[in-house]
Amino acid sequence: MARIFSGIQPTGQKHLGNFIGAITRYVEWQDRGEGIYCIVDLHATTVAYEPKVLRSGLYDLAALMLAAGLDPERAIFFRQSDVPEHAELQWLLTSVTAYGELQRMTQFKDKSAKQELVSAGLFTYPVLMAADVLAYRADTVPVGDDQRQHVELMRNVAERFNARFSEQLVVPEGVYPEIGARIMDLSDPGSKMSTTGSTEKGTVYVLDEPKTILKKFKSAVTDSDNEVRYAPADKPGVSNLLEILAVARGTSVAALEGEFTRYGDLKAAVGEAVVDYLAPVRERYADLRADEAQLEQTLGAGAEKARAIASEVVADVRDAMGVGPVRARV
Ligand code: AQP
Repeated sequence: MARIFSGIQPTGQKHLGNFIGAITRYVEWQDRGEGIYCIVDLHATTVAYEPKVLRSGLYDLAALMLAAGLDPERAIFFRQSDVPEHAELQWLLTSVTAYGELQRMTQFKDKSAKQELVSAGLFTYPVLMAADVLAYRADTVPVGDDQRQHVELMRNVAERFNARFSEQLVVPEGVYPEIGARIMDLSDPGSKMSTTGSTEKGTVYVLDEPKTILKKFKSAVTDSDNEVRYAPADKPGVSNLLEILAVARGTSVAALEGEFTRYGDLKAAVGEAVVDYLAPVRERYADLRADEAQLEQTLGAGAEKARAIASEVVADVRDAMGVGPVRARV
């Protein structure tokens, strides 16, 4: 049975890219194997942030994921900082991570350019991400397209560890959505929809009011001809709208291409489909978000299950590295 791991940061309001590229897939995949899903609050401390906002953002995201259908009875769902083995394993793995590899990370280059203080944490962030996955010997990592380089790094780290010490770690595979792997900014379809880098007008938040969603799609950038055709390089705006519509309606892009002759009709149809697609989450969210004690209980129970796995793996890693006393085996 596959062991699936993925993490998501409790920062900002979650947008359609996070929802399609990550959250909905966690829900879909929870019956395909042993799912382990984590809100990675330690990652969020690597750039400037407010502690109170981080904590409330964590509850916002936990409620959103549960509202989207993540079931803590069928998957392990927890907060990263509740399992200290992630941070310990990160340190241990830094010894098999090359400085040059981290320097080549494009996300580090992009994010560090926006920071007044470029923290060492931001630089070593991909090692923490590697530790998140490797601590569970997960073989499958569902993520969006922007994470390919990080997944490649965690594979290198695992292979290098296994070759240098002993075969303790599973080399994971990244799995990317066939459609919607990179949802683009509606106003600037050359850039990815993102928490920190995209335009407000072109970013659709999961909890946006229906009328705001319709407005954002209505003003989406297309191009000067009038042909509704899927061609991401030539027609990024139209192709992005077709991908979003295909996901929201649960169909293929090819099935949609012949349906529209005018951009205005396509934009209206995507807006309406996205409103319907997100409606069940909006309906369930408020009640779940209102009960922080219940959210804490859910995450705490998940952390116990997660820690039972991660503590064994990290003990094996320490032992293989000669750190601490020889591991007693029962
Ligand atoms: N535009 C996107 N299309 C598809 N998938 C996306 N993801 C992010 N943007 C898109 C996927 O969402 C998951 C979790 O993301 P995260 O919030 O933990 O961090 P991120 O990837 O850094 O997301 P953002 O929103 O783009 O934040 P910033 O602006 O801080 O970089 C991941 O699986 C990601 O692939």
